[in-house]
Amino acid sequence: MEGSERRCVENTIQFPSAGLTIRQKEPKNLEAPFDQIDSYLTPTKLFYIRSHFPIPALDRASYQLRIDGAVGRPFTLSYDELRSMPSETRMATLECAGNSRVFLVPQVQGAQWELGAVSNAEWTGVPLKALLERAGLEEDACEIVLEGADRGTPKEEPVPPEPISFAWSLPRAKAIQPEVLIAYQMNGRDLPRDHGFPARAIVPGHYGMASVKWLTGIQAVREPFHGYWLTSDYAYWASMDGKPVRRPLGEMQLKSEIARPRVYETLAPNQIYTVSGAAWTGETDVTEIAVSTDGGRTWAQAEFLDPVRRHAWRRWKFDWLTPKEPGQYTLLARAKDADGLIQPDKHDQNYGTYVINHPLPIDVFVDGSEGPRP
Ligand SMILES: Nc1nc2c(c(=O)[nH]1)N[C@H]1C(S)=C(S)[C@@H](COP(=O)(O)O)O[C@H]1N2
Ligand SMILES: [Mo]
Repeated sequence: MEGSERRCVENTIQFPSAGLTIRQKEPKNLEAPFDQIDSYLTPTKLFYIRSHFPIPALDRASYQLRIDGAVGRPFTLSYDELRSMPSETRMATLECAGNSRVFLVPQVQGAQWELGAVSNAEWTGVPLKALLERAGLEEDACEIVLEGADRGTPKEEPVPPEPISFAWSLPRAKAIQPEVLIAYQMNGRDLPRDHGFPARAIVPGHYGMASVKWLTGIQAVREPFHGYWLTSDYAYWASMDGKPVRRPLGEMQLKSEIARPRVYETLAPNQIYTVSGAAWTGETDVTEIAVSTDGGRTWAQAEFLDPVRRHAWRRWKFDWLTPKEPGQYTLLARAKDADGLIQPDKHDQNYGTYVINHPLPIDVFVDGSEGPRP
C-alpha cells in the first residue's frame, strides 16, 4: 500500500537524524528529541538525562545498597543479591519537574528545557516494598529517604555548608506502593551509567527528582526529611489553612505536549496534516485530548494511539485540514484526566520555575508559496 510505504521511507529518514540536545555539558543535562516520539518506549539512547553532579564511580563488584534507619533488621545488599530477588518490570514515564521551562515568560533561571525533559521506558527491578518488609519497617517511620552516591555543592541559595549527596524522600504511603522499584534494567538492558547504574529508584507518577539514580542508601525516618533538594530546590508554595507553606514536589501534574508540527514549521495549505503528541499525569489516567489550531478559541477531539496504562504516557494524533488562508497559526493541546480535571490555562506561580503544565503554544506557518512538502 502506498500509505505504509511512505511511512517506511519517513522512518529511515528520521532515525539517523535523532539525537539529544545539550542543555548543560557537565554535569550532563541532555534533552530528548520530543518531535521524534515514534515509539511508545523511548529508546534508551534517546531518553533525557538530568544530573546535578558528575556521575559517581560505582561498579558491580563493590556496589552495596544499605537499608537502615527506622527498621528492625537493617541490612546491606550486593549487586548480585539485589538481582537474585524476585523482580518486576513496569512501564513509567519520567518527567523532570522543570520540563518546558523555556515557555515561561519572563524567562526564569534554570536549565532551558523545551519539550524533551520527558521520556517513557520499561524498568526492571525489585519493589521497594519488598526491601522495606525484609528490613522490618517500624510503625512510626513516616518517610523513606533515597540517597544517591553522587555528591557536590549545589548552586541555588541557600547553599548548604558542605558538599551533599543527591537525596529525595518519599512519603511512606507512596514508598510501599507496588509500582515503586529499585531498578537495575531499563528497556530490557542493564542501566547505562547516565541513568543510574548499577541501580536506581523508579517512582512512577512522581516528578523525576524522586527517581534517585546511583542509589546506595535507603533510610526510614521518623520525622519529615527537610534536606536541600526537598526545601530549597524542588519545593512549592502550598496552602495550610490559608497560610503559605513550603512543600516538596511529588505527583506529576496532568500535561500534554505537541510533538509535531515543531515551532515555526511551515505547513502546506488545505491539506491534512497529522498533529501528534503525548500526554501523561500522576496517579490517575489521561482520558481525553483536545487540540486547538486557533490559539484556544475552538477545540476538537484528538485520538489516542496508546492504551490507558497507569504511569505511562499516551501518544495521540489529530488530523488537521490546514486552512486555505496562508498565515501564522497557534496550536495547543489540552488533556483531561479520569477525574474530569483539565490542564490549567496558565502556569501556577506557586510552583516557581517548576510544574509547567499549561497548554504550550506551538506557532506554525501555513504557506503554499514554499512548494509542496517533500
Ligand atoms: N543521584 C541522582 N539521582 C537523580 C538525579 C541526580 O542528579 N542525582 N536527578 C534527578 C532528576 S531531577 C531527574 S528529572 C531524574 C532524571 O532521570 P534520567 O537522567 O534517567 O532521565 O533523575 C533524578 N535522579
Ligand atoms: Mo528533574
